Amino acid sequence: MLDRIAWERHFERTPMPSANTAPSNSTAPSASTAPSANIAVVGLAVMGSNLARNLASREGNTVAVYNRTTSKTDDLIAAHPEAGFVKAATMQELADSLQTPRTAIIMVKAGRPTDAVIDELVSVFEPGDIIVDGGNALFTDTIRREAAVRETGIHFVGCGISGGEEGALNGPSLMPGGTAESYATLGPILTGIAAVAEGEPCVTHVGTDGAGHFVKMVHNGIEYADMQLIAEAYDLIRRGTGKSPAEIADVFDEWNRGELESYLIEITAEVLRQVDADTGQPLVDVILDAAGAKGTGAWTVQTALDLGVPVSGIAEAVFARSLSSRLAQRAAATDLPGPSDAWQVDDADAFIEDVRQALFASKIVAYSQGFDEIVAAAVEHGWDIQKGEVARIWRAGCIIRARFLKDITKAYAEDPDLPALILAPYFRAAMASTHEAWRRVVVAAAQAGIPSPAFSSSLAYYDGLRADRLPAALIQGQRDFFGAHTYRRIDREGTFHTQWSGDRTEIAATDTH
Ligand code: NBP
Repeated sequence: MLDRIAWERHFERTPMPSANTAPSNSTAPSASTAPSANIAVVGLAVMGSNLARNLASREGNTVAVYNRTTSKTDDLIAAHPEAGFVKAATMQELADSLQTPRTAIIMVKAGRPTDAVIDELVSVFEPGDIIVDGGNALFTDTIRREAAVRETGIHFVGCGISGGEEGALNGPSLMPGGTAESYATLGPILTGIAAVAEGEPCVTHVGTDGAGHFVKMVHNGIEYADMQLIAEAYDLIRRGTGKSPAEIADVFDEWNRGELESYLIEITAEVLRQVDADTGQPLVDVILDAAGAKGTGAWTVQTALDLGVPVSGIAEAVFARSLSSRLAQRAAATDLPGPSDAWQVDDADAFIEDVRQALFASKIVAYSQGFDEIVAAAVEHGWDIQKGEVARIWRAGCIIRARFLKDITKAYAEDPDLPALILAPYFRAAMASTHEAWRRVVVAAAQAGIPSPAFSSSLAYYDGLRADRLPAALIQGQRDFFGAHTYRRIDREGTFHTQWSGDRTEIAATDTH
């Protein structure tokens, strides 16, 4: 929780303003020297340090730096004299060092540490100043924080940042939320440090309050699905063709020259080619097969459940990591019956091409589901999110950067109200050319006893989406039978109930359950 006492102190110092209050120029608290910095970074671990260096490298920026443990601030300044950092040993010094409106980007651990830092900044900042949270906050926390900070007249911007430490240093994909007014100040600074794709900076004002962190969360959900799909493709090729990891790296290199071109395919080849120095084995064979997770994939799925949006590919990817990590249970289950391990495809090249197509089709499903979640949340929270812009800012700097994001931007430019991304002409055509191979791969995997949860659930989603009729009609009948939950009919308006425990005649009904 934000610290109410600190806030009350703040209110004592400052009149109650609105978020539209003009920035104050002359009441900066006890500046010992003239404010020289135009931007500050609070939190100097790997992400904050690199972002501060990126900011400092852009003309026009003077960057003030602050870290709770001051020795880390000193270390950063000593290691990078070229950056011209302004040292702040306290939050007050930080505020004093900044020109108004002050802008500070928080890069600390999400959750309570972020709340603590916001409280401190609120106590030294003034109306019109801007606090940016660049951490991986849950978007509902950002909505709460934005509403609370707005009460003080200070702007609060939740900004999704993707690209890891390398992106933070050389150009991340940036997904800021917050008010349009705060973006007028912040936008040019973010534009200067963002990754660039074909001349365009990978940043846009995503929407108000938590929209930026929401979109970053879905980005990570898609990332989970993409990684799981690639892992399934690798596993099927290895077990179906007997190729070595290094040989499969060559396959991924080849794929990276076509429609699958992406950062994740590129790094997959590098990981597969890596040899363990100790054992001489492929590194992938000595890494424990238990995948970790930091929670943003789970948030994407939990939020989708709340919104009623099927993100089955992303969910399977999250669950696949959970299953992989249940080591004791897996060890106890290895003798469960299944097909023999002696599976080998007849035509390795043909199978690899089928897997490539299955990967492309499943990947389209993952993105389509992710954009469905964005659309649903935009309606729920009143965000005006431009889907094509979201795809555009993911084209460089971030982990899911990929060639086909350009096709997504194009699809939404042609029809901003697409009922689903997969229904755009380009993606329909992709499905037409890939779905038969996709089915062959899912069948082969099931028959060989090789888990392919993301491939197979994406295919099931696809077939569910395109079905004329679903067995949901039977489920409605069952629900009406045991709970009088009622159903609608295909041939007339209204809500109906069959009197199952009586004479089984149908009556018009109102669902009260
Ligand atoms: P960490 O998430 O490891 O956080 C370490 C920083 O938080 C240090 O500066 C630490 O200060 C500070 N901190 C903590 Br912990 N508690 C604090 C408190 N109560 N008050 C003030 N400062 C506090 O750093 P990171 O890996 O650089 O990530 C920063 C943010 O960026 C996180 O929210 C992360 O989720 C997000 N992010 C990370 C990546 C990535 O690839 N790593 C990518 C995108 C976003 P100290 O030095 O005094 O302990």
